[in-house]
Amino acid sequence: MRLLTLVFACTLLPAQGPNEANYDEAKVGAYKLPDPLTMQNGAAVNSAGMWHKQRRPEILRLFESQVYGKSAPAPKKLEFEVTSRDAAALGGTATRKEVTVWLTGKRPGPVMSLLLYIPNQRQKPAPVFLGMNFGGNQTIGPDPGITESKAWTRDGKPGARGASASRWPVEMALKRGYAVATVYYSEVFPDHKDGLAGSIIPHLYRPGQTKPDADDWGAIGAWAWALSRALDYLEKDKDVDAKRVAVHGHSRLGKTSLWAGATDPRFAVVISNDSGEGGAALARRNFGETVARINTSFPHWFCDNFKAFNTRVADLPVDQHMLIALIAPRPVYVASAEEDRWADPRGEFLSAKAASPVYKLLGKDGLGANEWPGIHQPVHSTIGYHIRAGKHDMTAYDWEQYLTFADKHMR
Ligand code: GTR
Repeated sequence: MRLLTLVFACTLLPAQGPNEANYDEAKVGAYKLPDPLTMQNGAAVNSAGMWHKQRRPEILRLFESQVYGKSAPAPKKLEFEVTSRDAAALGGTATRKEVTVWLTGKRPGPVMSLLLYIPNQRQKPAPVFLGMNFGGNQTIGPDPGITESKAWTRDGKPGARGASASRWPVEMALKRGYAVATVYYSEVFPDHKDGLAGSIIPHLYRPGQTKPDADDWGAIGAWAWALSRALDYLEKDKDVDAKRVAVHGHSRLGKTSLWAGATDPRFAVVISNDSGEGGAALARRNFGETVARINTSFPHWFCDNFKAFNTRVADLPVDQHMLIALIAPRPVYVASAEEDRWADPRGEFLSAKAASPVYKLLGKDGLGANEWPGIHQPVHSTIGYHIRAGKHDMTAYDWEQYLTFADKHMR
C-alpha cells in the first residue's frame, strides 16, 4: 500500500522540477535579448566612437557589477623568475621554460607557475596559445621535465603526468609555429566552494576588507586576471610575440577565456571551447544548465550579485552575446559539441550571432553564418564557430580549427 501511495505521488510530481534541465526546444520559451547597440538610457549606438567610449564601458561595468565581479587592478610591478629552461625539450623541437610569477607583484607571496613551450624552428618571436589547465601543468603531456604542481586537487593527489594530453596537442601547435603556455588554475583559485581562502583574492583586499563585496570577483574573475598576469610575463619574453596571443579555455575555463578577452584588450584572439552557461551560451535561453543551477553548484565562480538573477534571468541587464561583443573587433571563436547539451550548443551559436552587429559597426564581418552550421562545418569569419560530433571535451579537431583560425587572423 505504501509503495502504491509512493508511485501515485510520483506521478503527481511535475515532470520537470525546478532543478531539472530543459532539453526540449519546444519548451525553451520566448525571450528578448538586450540590444548591445542601445545604451541603458535608450540612446542608439551608431558609431565606432560611441561604442568604444560609451557603450562598451557601460556593458563592461554591468558584467563586472552583476556577473563576474570586479577584479583587482594589475600589480604595479611584475615579479617573476625563470626557474628552468631546456632548449632540447620534446625531442629537441622545443624550448621548455618554467616561470614563477608572484601574483601580488611582491616576494614573498602567492605564486603561479607558467609552463611555456616555444618552437625551436622559428624565424621570429612565436605567437602563443595561452590557456589554463584543470589538473596541474604536468597533466598536459608526458614530458618528464615538467614540474609537478603542489596546489589543491579534487582528490588530494597531484594530477597524473600526461593525463590531459588529448586536450593539449602541444606538438601539433609547435609544428604550426605556435608556442604553448599554460598555468594550473587551482594555483590561483582552488576550484571548490570554500576555495576563496586559499585563492589570490584575500591577498588583494583593500585595507580593512575582510570578505568580498557583492560585486567583487570570484573564481572566474581570478582565473581570468591570472591569464592577464601570464600575458604580462609573455610581454617580457623575447622568444614570443605578446601581440599575438590567443587565449583559450575549455568549459569553465572557456568562460574564463571569454572574460579574460573582454577585460584585457591585449589578447589578440579569444577562444571559447564548450563554455556553455556563464560563457558563450545565452542565459535567457532555457536549455541545459541555467543561471540558478550554476550559481547553486558553483557558488564561488561569479560575484554574489549574480545570484539575484537565479529566478529572474529576464531582468539581467546583459546577456552573453554582449560578453562576446566586448571582444570586438578582435577575432573570437565559439565552439560547441553535439552531445554537450548541458552547454546549449544552439545557444552558443545564437549568442555569437547576436554579437555580430557590434562587429559590423566596427567594420568587421561578425559571424558569417545565418543558420546554425552542420556538424564539422567550421566558419572562420571574425567571429568563428563550429560544432563537432562528440562530447564535452577539447579535442585535436577543435585545436586544428583554432590553429587555422589563428593563422588567418593573427599571422
Ligand atoms: C559543469 C558546469 C558547466 C561547465 C563544466 C566544466 O559541471 O555545470 O558550467 O563549466 O562543469 O567546467 O567542465
